[in-house]
Amino acid sequence: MVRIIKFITGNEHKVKEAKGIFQKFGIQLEYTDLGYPEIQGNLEDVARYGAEYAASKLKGPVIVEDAGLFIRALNWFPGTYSSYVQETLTNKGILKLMNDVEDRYAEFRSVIGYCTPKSEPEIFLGTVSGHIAYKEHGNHGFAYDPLFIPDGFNKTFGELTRNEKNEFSHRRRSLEKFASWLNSKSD
Ligand code: ITT
Repeated sequence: MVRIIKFITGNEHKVKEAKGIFQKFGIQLEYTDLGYPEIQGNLEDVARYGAEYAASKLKGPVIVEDAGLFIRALNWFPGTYSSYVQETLTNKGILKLMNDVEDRYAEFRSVIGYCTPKSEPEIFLGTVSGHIAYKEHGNHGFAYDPLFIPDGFNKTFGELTRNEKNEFSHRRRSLEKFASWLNSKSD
C-alpha cells in the first residue's frame, strides 16, 4: 500500500529532499504551501503547533518541519532565528561573526511535526553534527548548506549532491524516524 502524506512548507528544496527520502520508505509526498503561524518557542513547539493547525485546516493528516542551524560558539545562534538570519544577515554575515573563532562546531536540527484531525501532534527530531567552513563552498543544496561541513567529510553540504546529503542529513534522520513510526503503527 502506498501512503500519501501532505507536507506543509513554502520551501521547495525541502520538498525535493523529502521526496527522495520518502521513496525509500514507500511514502508518496504531496506538498501544500498553506503557511501556518510560527509561534515563539523552540523547533519542537513550532512543529507541534504548525502540524495541529494545518491538520485542522486541511481536515487530514499532515507533516510540517521546523529546522535550523545551531552554532555552539555563537550560543547556538541562529537556531530558531535561522529563517530571519538567512534573509537578513545571510551566510556572509555568519562568516563574519565566525571570523577568528576557533570552535567551529555546529549542528543542523530538523523537527517533523505530524498530526491528524483526530490525534495529538507527534514530533520527530533529526540532527547532524559538523563545523562551519571558513568560506562558502559549493552550489548544491540551499541556504546554509555551503557553510556546513558534516563530520567525516571535507566538503560542505553545498558540495554534496542531493542524494549524498539525503543519506545522513538532519532531514533524513527526522523523516526516517517519522516513516518508521508511521509504518509500525499500521502494520
Ligand atoms: P517552511 O515553509 O517549511 O517553514 P523555511 O525555509 O522557512 O520553510 P525553516 O524555518 O525550517 O524553513 O528553516 C529555517 C532556515 O534554515 C531557512 O532559512 C532554511 O532555508 C534553512 N534551512 C533549513 N534546512 C536547511 C538545510 O537542510 N540546509 C540549509 N539550510 C537549511
